[in-house]
Amino acid sequence: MSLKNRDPEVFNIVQSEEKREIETLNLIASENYTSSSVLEACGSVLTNKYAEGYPKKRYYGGCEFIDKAEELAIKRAKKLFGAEHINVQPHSGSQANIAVYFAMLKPGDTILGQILSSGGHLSHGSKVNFSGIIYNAISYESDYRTGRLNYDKIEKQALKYKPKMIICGTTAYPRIIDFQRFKEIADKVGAYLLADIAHIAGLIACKLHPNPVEFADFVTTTTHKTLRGPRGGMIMCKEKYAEAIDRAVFPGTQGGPLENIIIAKAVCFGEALSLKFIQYQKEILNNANILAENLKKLGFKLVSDGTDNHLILLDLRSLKITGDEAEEVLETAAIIVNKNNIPGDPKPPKIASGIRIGTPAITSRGMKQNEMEKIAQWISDCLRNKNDSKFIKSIGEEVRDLCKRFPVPGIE
Ligand code: DSN
Repeated sequence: MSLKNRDPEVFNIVQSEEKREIETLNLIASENYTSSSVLEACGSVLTNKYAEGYPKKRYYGGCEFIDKAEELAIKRAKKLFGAEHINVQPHSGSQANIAVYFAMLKPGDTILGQILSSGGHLSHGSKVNFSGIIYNAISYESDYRTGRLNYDKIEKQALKYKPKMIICGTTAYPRIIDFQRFKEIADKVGAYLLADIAHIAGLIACKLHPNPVEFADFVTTTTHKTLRGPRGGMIMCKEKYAEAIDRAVFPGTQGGPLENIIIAKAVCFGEALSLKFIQYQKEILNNANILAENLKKLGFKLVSDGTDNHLILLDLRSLKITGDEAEEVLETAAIIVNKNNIPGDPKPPKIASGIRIGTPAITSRGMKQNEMEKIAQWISDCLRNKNDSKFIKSIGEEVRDLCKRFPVPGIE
């Protein structure tokens, strides 16, 4: 008997979300659509199995095929990123970061990470997160004027505070990250370097962004953003840290691994090793660039004046609209974005002065230049006519028409 008949209440929620994903334009930079193969693996019987431990060293019997799944995921991930050691068990990016800290730091140790309002992540030392509560977290930020990282300034902070670990990698930074420079800074003060590549992992896998694996002691990522895999995390490190990292994941901070997700990660890595995936990542970049140029032509201010990657950060201050309001207005027109702080933002994250716009999901639907031009115009029309609800709803109709022409992968 199917879910539809057994539990119609749940089935209807799933159907409604599916319909929402099909009918709206997803510009959330951290989201994507998986392939039907990844979805199938996520929903497979591997969810039934306990497998605490690691391949060939489990605390449960019956792990013959689970071991094969995990070994395959690791083998493919190594081919993709060139890391010496990989742990594919973290349930998320935050879990991956927790494990790295737990392996290498003691409570009260100093860490230096990018502040949330400049595109850092909660787990990079935010005061409301475990990382800012357990550790002595110092933050660096982007230059307010250029929107870019000032590496000399970061170096000065490192020399002053002598952190035990430096964290680089962001959630809302539209420019290339100079991992080599970060390594030089870390070496000067004897700090470990952790690169969190959650957002740009797909670009790195395709050599469209410098790879931190050769520089950083630890590289963490999620697998569901530009990588287009299942929702999950992963840690890469030098062989000398392998044992400490594995122990920090299990038994240190997690119990049983989600083996259905791990086999879905293997599917994702297999897809990411294809030539088609390189083309897809190039199109993400191309679309982001076209969207950025069109938004600029329409008079918008972009943090750092453009983008080198999959995302754009719009500074809305001159439009007299907050990020929160903009997110709501655009959603009325079936355009989904998220409010986002901009460097030096005086507004709290729940209000914010900007919105973040990403192209991974719409590129997965096959949208290209013509659609980017239309999307820029729609964003402009909505934000400049935020009080004209009839007009905004009419744009929503156009957006839905466009969405119908571009099927969502995995749920065609
Ligand atoms: N919440 C994610 C993002 O949207 O970028 C980061 O974990």
